[in-house]
Amino acid sequence: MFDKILIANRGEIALRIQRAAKELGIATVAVHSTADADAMHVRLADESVCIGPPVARDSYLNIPALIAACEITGADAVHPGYGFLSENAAFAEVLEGHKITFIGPKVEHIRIMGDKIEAKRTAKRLGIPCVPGSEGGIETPEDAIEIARSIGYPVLIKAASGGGGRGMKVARDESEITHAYTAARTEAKAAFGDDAVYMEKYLEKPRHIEIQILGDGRGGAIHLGERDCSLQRRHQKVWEEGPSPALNAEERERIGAICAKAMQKLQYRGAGTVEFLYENGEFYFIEMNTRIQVEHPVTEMITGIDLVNEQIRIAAGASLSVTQEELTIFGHAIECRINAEHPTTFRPSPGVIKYFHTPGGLGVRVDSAAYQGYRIPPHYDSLVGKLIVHGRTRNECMMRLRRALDEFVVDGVDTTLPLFRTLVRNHDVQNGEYDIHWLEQFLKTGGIEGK
Ligand code: MV4
Repeated sequence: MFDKILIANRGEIALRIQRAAKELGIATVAVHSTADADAMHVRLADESVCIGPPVARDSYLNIPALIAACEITGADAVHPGYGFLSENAAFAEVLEGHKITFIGPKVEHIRIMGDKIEAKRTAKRLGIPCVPGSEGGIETPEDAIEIARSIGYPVLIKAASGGGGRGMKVARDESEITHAYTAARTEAKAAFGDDAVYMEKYLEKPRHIEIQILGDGRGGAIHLGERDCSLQRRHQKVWEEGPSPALNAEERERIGAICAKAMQKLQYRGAGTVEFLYENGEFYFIEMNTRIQVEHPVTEMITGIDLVNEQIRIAAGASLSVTQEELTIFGHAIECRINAEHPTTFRPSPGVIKYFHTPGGLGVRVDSAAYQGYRIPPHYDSLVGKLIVHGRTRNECMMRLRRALDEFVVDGVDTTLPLFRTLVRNHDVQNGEYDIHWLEQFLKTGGIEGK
């Protein structure tokens, strides 16, 4: 087992990793930029190293500085968290070259899944159902026209290095295909430095369902159920829940078993999330994330499995702590991502938190690095904290979430708490009747009051 883990991240996920490490008796090293000197993850770590100025490029993304911090502190493993370098194959490779364990998947799997064309090719080979589309990339507008004819309109052109919706263009008929193709390549080149694009049948009103998996790297792998992440705004997840209100037990078991078997064949190591669009009872693979995700607590609350603990133990060579037969899904959990943003304009609202009271009670969890007096810096994402609530049923969970949201107080900065207080009272949300476009349509109708 490791003696000391360096956490190459900040905020609530850095605290989350510290908690798992400390429960395993492992010392922790926090890294921070000059803007995060007073951050909670620095205060609670056993050691801390300042790795650069506020801008992430020169601090949290600064690989030489992170390697140096490992050398200085003698850390024998690094946990990357999510975002930043968490899916950077080169970083994982450099760590291996320095005999420092990267707590995550094998470099080859990070690389494969980072290229959406390769990811789809691999998924198909492993028996995972995919969206109908091009076999590989599209090189010319003429190819795009021909492939669109075979798929049938509407089609979606996507960036191979993309993710989060950037470099995606819809074409509803042949008159739109050339412009969509050219615009997608231009946007992909500008955003990712790679203009490779591919094409898929465009699904009009799907849900976004993701399957959590764990693999030991030697052919053992299990699934831990699904999370429904359809309530999103501009590709930012807002509300995630598990189990999905849209799936029945047969569908859950079917898609979970397909993912577990695929990860066994791949000999996948660590935590991963297989992302699907779900429409008319069918699952369509779109991409795989090779990191722990923001919304992992939803799965932890319904399975009782500490996913970060599993990541650390697997990286140290241990087996999974639970078998598929032992794993049970109990009850329902919902996560709300509370951001320091205006509740209707979503303009970021950095500044000092003057008063901070978090809700408690049975089945209520708050993952946050904020505290009374904390100054939320403007340089990073605006997440103040994640409120995760569990109940024996979805109704009990919703009632408890409604109470917890009313109890939560963050004074001094704007937050999106009013958004969630409205959503938890909305009939469509209460009935679980929403798809990936529902939230943006709801916001356009001005559904949110400011309270
Ligand atoms: C799609 C799609 C419809 N049809 N692919 C958005 C970012 C990336 N994760 C994939 N995305 C989508 N891919 C096909 N063939 C719709 C989206 C999409 C979306 C997906 C999940 C959650 C929210 C979304 C918001 C807009 C579009």
